[in-house]
Amino acid sequence: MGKLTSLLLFALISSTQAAPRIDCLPEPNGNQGACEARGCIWKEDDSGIGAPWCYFKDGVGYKLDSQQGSTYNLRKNSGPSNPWGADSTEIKLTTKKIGSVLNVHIGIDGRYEPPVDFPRETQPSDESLVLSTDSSSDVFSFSVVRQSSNRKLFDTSLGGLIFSDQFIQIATYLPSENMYGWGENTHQTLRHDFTKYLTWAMFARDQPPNSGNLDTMNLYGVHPYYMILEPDGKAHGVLILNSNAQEVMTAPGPSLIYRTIGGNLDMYFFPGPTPELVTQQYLKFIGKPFLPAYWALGYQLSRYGYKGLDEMKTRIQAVRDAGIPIDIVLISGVADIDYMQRYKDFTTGDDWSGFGDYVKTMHSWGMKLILIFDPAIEATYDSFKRGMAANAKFVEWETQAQVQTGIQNLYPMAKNTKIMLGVVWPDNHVAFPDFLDSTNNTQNWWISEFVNYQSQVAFDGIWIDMNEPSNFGTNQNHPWYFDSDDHPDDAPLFCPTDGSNLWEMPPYKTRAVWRWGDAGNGAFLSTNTLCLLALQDGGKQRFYNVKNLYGLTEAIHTQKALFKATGKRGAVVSRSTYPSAGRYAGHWLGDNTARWEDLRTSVIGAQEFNMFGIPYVGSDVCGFIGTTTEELCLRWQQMGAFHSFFRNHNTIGAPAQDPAVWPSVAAATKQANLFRYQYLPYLFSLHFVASQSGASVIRPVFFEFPTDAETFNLGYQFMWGPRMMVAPVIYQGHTTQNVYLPTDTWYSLFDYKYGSIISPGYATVQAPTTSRIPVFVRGTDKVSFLVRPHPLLPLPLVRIHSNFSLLHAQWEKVSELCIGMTERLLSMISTLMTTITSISFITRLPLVVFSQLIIPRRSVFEGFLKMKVDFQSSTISLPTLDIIEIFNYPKAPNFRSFTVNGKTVNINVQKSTYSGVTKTLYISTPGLIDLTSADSIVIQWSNAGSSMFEMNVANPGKMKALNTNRYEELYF
Ligand code: MIG
Repeated sequence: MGKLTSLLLFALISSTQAAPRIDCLPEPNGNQGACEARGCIWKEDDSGIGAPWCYFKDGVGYKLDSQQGSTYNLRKNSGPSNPWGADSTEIKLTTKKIGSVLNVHIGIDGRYEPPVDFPRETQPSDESLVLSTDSSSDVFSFSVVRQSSNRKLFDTSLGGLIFSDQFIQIATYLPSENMYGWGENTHQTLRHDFTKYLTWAMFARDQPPNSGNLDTMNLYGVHPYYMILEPDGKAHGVLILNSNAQEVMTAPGPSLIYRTIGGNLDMYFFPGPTPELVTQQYLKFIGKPFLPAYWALGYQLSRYGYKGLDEMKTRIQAVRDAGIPIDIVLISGVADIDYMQRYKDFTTGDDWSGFGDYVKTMHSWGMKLILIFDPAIEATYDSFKRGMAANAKFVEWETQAQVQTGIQNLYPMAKNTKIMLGVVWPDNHVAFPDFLDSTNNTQNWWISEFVNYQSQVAFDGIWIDMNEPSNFGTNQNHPWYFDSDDHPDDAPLFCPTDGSNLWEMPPYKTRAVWRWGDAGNGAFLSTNTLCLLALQDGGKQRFYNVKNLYGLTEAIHTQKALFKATGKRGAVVSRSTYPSAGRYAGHWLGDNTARWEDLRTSVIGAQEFNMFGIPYVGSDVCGFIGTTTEELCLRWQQMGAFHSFFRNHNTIGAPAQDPAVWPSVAAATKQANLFRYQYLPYLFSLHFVASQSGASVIRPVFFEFPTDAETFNLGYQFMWGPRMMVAPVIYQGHTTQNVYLPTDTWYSLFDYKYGSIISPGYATVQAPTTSRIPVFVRGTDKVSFLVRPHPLLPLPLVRIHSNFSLLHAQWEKVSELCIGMTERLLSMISTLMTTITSISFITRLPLVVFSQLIIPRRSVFEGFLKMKVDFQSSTISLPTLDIIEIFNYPKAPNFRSFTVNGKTVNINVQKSTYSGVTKTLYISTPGLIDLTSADSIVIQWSNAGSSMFEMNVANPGKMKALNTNRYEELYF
């Protein structure tokens, strides 16, 4: 490197490492006068990194007053005071260990804390985090230190701690720029960018993502959680359990500045040390994800704007006719609000008569149905009436005087109530159920509405939308729906935004407002939602505090409703989420646009939601808003086939985009879906493991390779668990794909060099639209693909076995669950319960589901693996194992030499192949192995001119294909 270059580099580095500025004027239209009036420094900065021009002087913070054990009493120091309300003079920092998790709580007792019910289950770690404090100066600071490396993971010596009633701030240095998470936002890269100042807003909002350019606005959910990969490859996670409107600023340093406008700072540090362990620790703490029904991993066809049932039938038929694998019975139809009568929940529209019968037909094909429900209930009809009669609660005004009587008086049932009426899709005003109602009345009514409706239209899954909650036209004289043919001009909701009410107009409004301007431009916290002063739970909760929990609490009760209505596990997906929402629901990434940029950001979004504990996630395939193109839709179908939640969805008015529209997209979808279904047992196993241990399902590549720097920002590739790597094609016109394969043994699982080893490093592989997208399977020291925790058992079985008591408990708890299983499965489970001491039955379980297997490593042949086969269930007939596929097999076998348990078998030599080039061996013979024929099965053969090889098929490796006749075993 030349001297000049290194000098330049040094200059660059040192400029980005200058002490970060802590913004003193984040409001729009700041100027020097306003800044200096706040006692802050005004200094323009044109370096292009977005540094605040108005920033705090040094010394902002608290000093240590006294310490009692792990409680530090802090007192406002003599440094600058904050411009957004009186500083609290005394605050308290308390710290405690919850298993391996370190909790640091800063605030004042008795202030609002989010009413969330985390299990706080902990997972041991080899690593220990400790708190260290520095009270030598007027600015008290603390750090969280990883003991093993002595690294400061969080270091507040930067100053900037502010605590006032409606403005709280904490600033910290970070140990690395490799930060991931925070949400819900649209991230253009998986890793955050510390070369500039960026403020990410977090406040649940009905807000479609903008993937076209960097946009830090807040979307539907709130996830105050991040993970950092430290310089030595160790990882930690941090949750700030706060549910108020909030934001985080990432800044050079690297540093971050977190601000919230209520509650306390309740921080949890998860020690890892691997990214996957961090995730497991976090998910155990907030609650492990629910296990979707097997069918919910199928392909979903959806759109908004069906004219009636006939149109939905036509499109479903078109997809069936195009040969999209609907016959595998894993496609769900999804009906949007069109099916309702004038958008009222729990009603069926006139053009949808016969819906109930059609669902029966769908079921007879093996299809499932997911229906949308919005939270808001029109104040006119039976559902509302039943709610009122049941004493269900709705979000309310604080006082009678605040009620907009002009609206209230229109509705006899709401007339003398304080219910805050708003406007959503229905023709008349709506009330918002209070899912925090601690009397259970709301929840019981909500559940019974679903049970009722399910008896008319037998849906299998529930989609909950608009639950930020979204309200149309708040504070607007001329809301958009005044110009809509499909919506009457209902009087909009007006909140007191004159400044008289501090819930509505707090001194600090966060970027959730300022992204859109300020009060002068009609930008308020209540924009698109209800008034912040509203109350819930009989006055115990303020909407200002709990708004971000609306989607979560709706999901909690809706999952119960689904269990009750269907008796099965099914699946719920929710638009708004908050930590722990994954226990109850999945998520789709919202109203994206049919653009390549949106395809790309959804690859990142799905990885983030796995970190957030919501692995049942995916995007609107082919794009929601706008008109998609054949190529984009094709590539999106191919990519979406690797997301757990896999739904083609389209907005009203946009041209049809189901795969049957274009032969090329139909063909690619068929191919992609078949691949998915073939490997669905693996995906399901990953979900199963996630539900038991909190693991991620889809995970960033760095999770598996945390010391390989090439993976740290590799957002467009992702893993299925530990074993599969997916590198989707996400750029227009590309027919090859650049992939990065970390050092390991990788086998191609797609068209290009199928079955061969692909050398690690960067590679360009063929990926025309007619091929599957690049996907690789990782070989390891373990014998096979699914065998992980125990080399003798396929992964799902090991988990079922080792966690059986947990699984049992879960089934007990959701007793409805069993009702929906096939008879066959029920009997299997009862057998499992009574013969739990016998591992043999368990080892047989997957064989019921699969009929082929792949063994990617040769090593399996080099030892004698003995396993007892002891099949006990009389009610299950096992299919024969017909195909064995082996990767990296060194030599051509002698197909005439095969024996099973010493008996010669005739291998079908027409169907069986060996390639010396790709080193793949494919043995295919109908009825090759009857798994019930013996306690122990050994298959042997010799290679052309060589000694015998031996393997035991009762110890299968990766099972490859789903036997289509047998899907039902896991299909509940
Ligand atoms: O204001 O139900 O995100 O998936 O199709 C739009 C109609 C309301 C937003 C959802 C979208 C759904 C649409 N909904």
